[in-house]
Amino acid sequence: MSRPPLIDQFTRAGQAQVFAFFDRLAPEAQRQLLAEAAEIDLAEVDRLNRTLVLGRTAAGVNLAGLAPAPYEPLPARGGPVVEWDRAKAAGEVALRAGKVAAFTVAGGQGTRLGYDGPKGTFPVTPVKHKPLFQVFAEKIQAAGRRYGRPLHWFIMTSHQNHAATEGFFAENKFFGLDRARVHFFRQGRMPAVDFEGRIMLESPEVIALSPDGHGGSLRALDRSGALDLMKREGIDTLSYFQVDNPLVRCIDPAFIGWHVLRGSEMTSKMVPKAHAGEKVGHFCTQGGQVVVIEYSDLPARMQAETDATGKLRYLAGSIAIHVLDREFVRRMSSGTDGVALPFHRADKKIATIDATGNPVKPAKPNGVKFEMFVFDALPFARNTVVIETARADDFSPVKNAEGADSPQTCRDDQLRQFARWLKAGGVAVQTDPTGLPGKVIEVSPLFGYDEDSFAEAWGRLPVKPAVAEGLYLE
Ligand code: UD2
Repeated sequence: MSRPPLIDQFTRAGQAQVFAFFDRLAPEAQRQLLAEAAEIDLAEVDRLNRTLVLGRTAAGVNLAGLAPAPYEPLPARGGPVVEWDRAKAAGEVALRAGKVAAFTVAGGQGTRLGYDGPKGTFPVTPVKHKPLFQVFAEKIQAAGRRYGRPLHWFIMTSHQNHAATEGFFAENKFFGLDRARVHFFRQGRMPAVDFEGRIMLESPEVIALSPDGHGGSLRALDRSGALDLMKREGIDTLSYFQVDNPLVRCIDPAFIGWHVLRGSEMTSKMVPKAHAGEKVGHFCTQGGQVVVIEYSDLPARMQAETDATGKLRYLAGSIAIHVLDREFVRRMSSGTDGVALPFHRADKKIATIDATGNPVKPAKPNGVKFEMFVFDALPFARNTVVIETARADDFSPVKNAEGADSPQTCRDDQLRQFARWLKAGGVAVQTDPTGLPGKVIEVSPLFGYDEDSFAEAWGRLPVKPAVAEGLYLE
């Protein structure tokens, strides 16, 4: 075959090493390598090398002029009851009009959990051991029924887990959802570079590519045609959440309503941090804009700063739950007018090959990965709102195999929630001082997916079951 022009482009960009073994590869492997190389935007890599890699170490973020961001407190914490009620009503109107879709980012590699498979297939509920995807599917289905408009659900996958994710939904008959309303699309990939900015190879025929971060969701929504589909369907609002958090209220009318009433392009939920060093982002303001500063970027001293009353000054923790306006996503994705998510540099141990093609397993970081974070869109958004949510009702992620944010803590938080709902319904449930019930029980989202829907369903039950071990309400 004649020499593909792509090889010359890489050579001119100083990236000839990508094709160092090309002539020795079988035709199929050559085609694969060329296809991977075609995914790479050489100008973008060059820009990132100049701004983030060459002559630099992983730089700290700019903390100049940082202050805690304001937020709308919950009514229970002194927030304006009337405004919260108006927001809920406005959110319900948007839902009944079919203007809202759910959106899950599920392209992460889930390495910390040590689970082999797409994270959404990980079982989490206490009695039925439903996987994360099923919990969301049932919440979305229940919300669709409640508001008389079945919801569309967009799921962002990665190259690595796309086929397995689609297969899982097909095997499970889409958990009762209309499959025409469930849309999977892959996020983009970025090449890893060494500290001299050279694109790395994983093997002679494979480039070291990895997902471009959850911030890649904005351009992936656009490139996949999801935004156009939304437009055709009359959907203008996306309810964004992460795959690791089964407690999340995927569809929360008050949250959507705050977004709508304020004409916001991006609205986010905060929880008061559990302790100074909790591993969540911090909502701050800088230069008049709302920004999120990740836990790893805010010095411990600032994380622990308190105000006159002894309360943490940087209290507002970001739990990665947002509402996004469709056309705002399109604007962010277009990259016009200097509007674009920045990339972050992460120094990593990257499995690669040496000059002779032999595998190298590095003991310390040997290269850089580039990732975008969705919360970096906040400073570009108009009329941003941050609202408070109760941790117990919205956030208990599964991240680690053990300890904090593990399957155990998440299961216990689900049990506490079910017990609270039952207690609110007047049922005497035995719990320990943390609210954990003595019996392992489960409420299907199809029975009740928040306090209101649970109370209604419970009220309708002609015979109330006893709270016994293994009770499952569906
Ligand atoms: C994220 C936030 C943190 C806090 C926390 C709450 C960042 C950098 N930090 O921490 O501030 O809000 O969540 O749980 O975001 N994902 C993709 N593609 C990717 C990378 C990630 O889809 O390329 C998805 C992943 O599947 C998961 C979510 O994004 O649903 C979070 O990813 P993570 O585990 O990297 O984020 P984490 O826990 O460091």
